[in-house]
Amino acid sequence: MKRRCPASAGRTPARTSARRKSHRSTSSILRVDVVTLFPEMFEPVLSASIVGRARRAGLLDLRLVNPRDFVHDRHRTVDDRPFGGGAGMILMAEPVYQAVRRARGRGGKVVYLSPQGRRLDQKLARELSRERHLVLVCGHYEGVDQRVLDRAVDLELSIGDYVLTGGELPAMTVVDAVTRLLPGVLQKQDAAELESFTGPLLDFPQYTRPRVWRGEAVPPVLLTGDHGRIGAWRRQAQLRATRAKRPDLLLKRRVPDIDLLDFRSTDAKLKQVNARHRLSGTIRTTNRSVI
Ligand code: 9WO
Repeated sequence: MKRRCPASAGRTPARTSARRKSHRSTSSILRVDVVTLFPEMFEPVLSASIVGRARRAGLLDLRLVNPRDFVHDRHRTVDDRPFGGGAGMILMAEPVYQAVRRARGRGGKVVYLSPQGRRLDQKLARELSRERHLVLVCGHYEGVDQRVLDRAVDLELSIGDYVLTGGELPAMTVVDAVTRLLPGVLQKQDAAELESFTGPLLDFPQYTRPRVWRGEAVPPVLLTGDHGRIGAWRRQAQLRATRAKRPDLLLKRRVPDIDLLDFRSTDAKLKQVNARHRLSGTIRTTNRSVI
């Protein structure tokens, strides 16, 4: 917790030097403790798919800590009414504090999920994936006693500007986003690194069999086996989709001029292909994906 030992908050000494920027070596694992009154929400979600596989492979060590297990009165009370009045209930400081202390051990980075926090993006996900130990604290009801947040939280984190019933779904989101970036989790390491390679661009459209689905053919270039042309087409598709749907991303980071090719030539080609196929009466090359 930050007040106690600010110098080591969230980072172990071994990782403060040369290896800080690079990823941990392939065999090291990420430990995540989730502090939540609703641990049962997590297992079904975080046992499935890639995160489930990462856990079974020992790359992600996920644990659930319930503040209720740290109170011992008859009703195991964890919440109380807000001082000053107002609707609903507030999570009490001490049960949360005890749970975080247990979860954190000697060095986890303590993250509180809240709409007031720093917005999660891919850059922050990558930073978090370089930690050894994250403690994700989920509030519930109308909030958590501010004093325990002030004392114990290193980072307040939001997944978006909306209010939920608790921090559990955001915590799962963080676990998902971070886990896929751990070395060895995705079969192709490229997949996780792709976005840093392509810059802040939207995905190119993807297709699989059949070649023609309900009268819509896949873009013919993808069947040529010409990886130069395919790469160029995908880059164009990314730029076009980004320009159409998220122009703010193009302003965010410099895109090499050569990539901002004349879109009209590609548009014209696509129209030609479509016209040809329409005349032949069967196949239409889909163009919705490139806008
Ligand atoms: C509910 C409420 C009801 C009446 C009056 C005031 C109130 N405040 C809240 C409220 O903010 N509840 C939060 C629910 C308490 C902390 C956990 N909760 C939460 C986390 N909702 N949404 C998030 C969240 C976390 C990260 N990114 C996006 C949303």
